[in-house]
Amino acid sequence: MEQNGGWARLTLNRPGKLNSVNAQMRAELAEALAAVDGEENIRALLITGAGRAFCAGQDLQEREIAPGGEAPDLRRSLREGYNPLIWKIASMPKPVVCAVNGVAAGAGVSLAMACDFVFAAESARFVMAFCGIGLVPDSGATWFLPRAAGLPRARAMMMTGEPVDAKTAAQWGMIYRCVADGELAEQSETLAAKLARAPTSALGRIKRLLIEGEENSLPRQLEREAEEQGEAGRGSDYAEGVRAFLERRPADFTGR
Ligand code: LHQ
Repeated sequence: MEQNGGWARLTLNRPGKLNSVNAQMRAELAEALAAVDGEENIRALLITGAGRAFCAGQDLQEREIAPGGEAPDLRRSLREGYNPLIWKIASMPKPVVCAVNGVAAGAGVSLAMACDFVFAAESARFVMAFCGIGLVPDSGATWFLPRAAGLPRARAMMMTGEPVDAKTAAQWGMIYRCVADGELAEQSETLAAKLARAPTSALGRIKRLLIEGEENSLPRQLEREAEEQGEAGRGSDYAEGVRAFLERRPADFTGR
């Protein structure tokens, strides 16, 4: 992980294995996400991959089962390994940008979709590879993907495992933007830097409201908006935002 001013870049870094996730990477990811969450001076996170892939999902070498061998406890692996990582990103009270630099497969797609802004390089593709090895999509994929792309497209991706290119993913609403390969780093970093100057606390509240809104009735959501707005209105960024508007100058938000 590297820190750049108010934002941090987290690079999945096992390029020889297409950044597939093994136990060590899971532990390092958990540690890095906790550090970002706990550091007030980091106000945005950018996640990307090293080399030609973003992330090929679970490291399947770690999962090989010898004939007649004992089946692994995948429920436990998800509950203790992947699920906390996905929830940490989705619930982190600061914005998370993802730069999908190449192929994303299996839990690699889920990881990207848990982020708030997904950029993908034109040459990247998204593969719901789970059914190819006899598994169901996990790590939030069955929650994020139908909501983003719609049920028919999510179902087709999940039940065929056919790759979807970045341009199509953007057209389907799965991701925020498909950009030229040579522009991925600059565009995602520019957004991360911009978000690092944003009213962080308000952005965290927006994330929370959007997740809760997936479950709430309209009356309940109206009430939750009132509660969060009540808190946001007590923040120093609100006072600064209004002052800056009236003084016709850019706001200088501190994130509080
Ligand atoms: C890999 C992998 C990989 C190890 C490429 N592992 N080496 C969660 C919780 C609990 C349990 C189970 O699962 C999960 C969630 C999941 O993520 S399940 C889904 C796991 N992922 C997959 O099934 C994807 C497997 N990979 C692929 O389908 C392809 O490699 C993709 C489409 C990602 C890329 O295809 P290509 O561009 O043609 O590359 P390649 O297949 O030639 O791979 C390059 C190298 O990377 C190769 O190694 P080698 O030593 O021969 O160069 C692959 O073995 C290795 N690799 N994915 N997941």
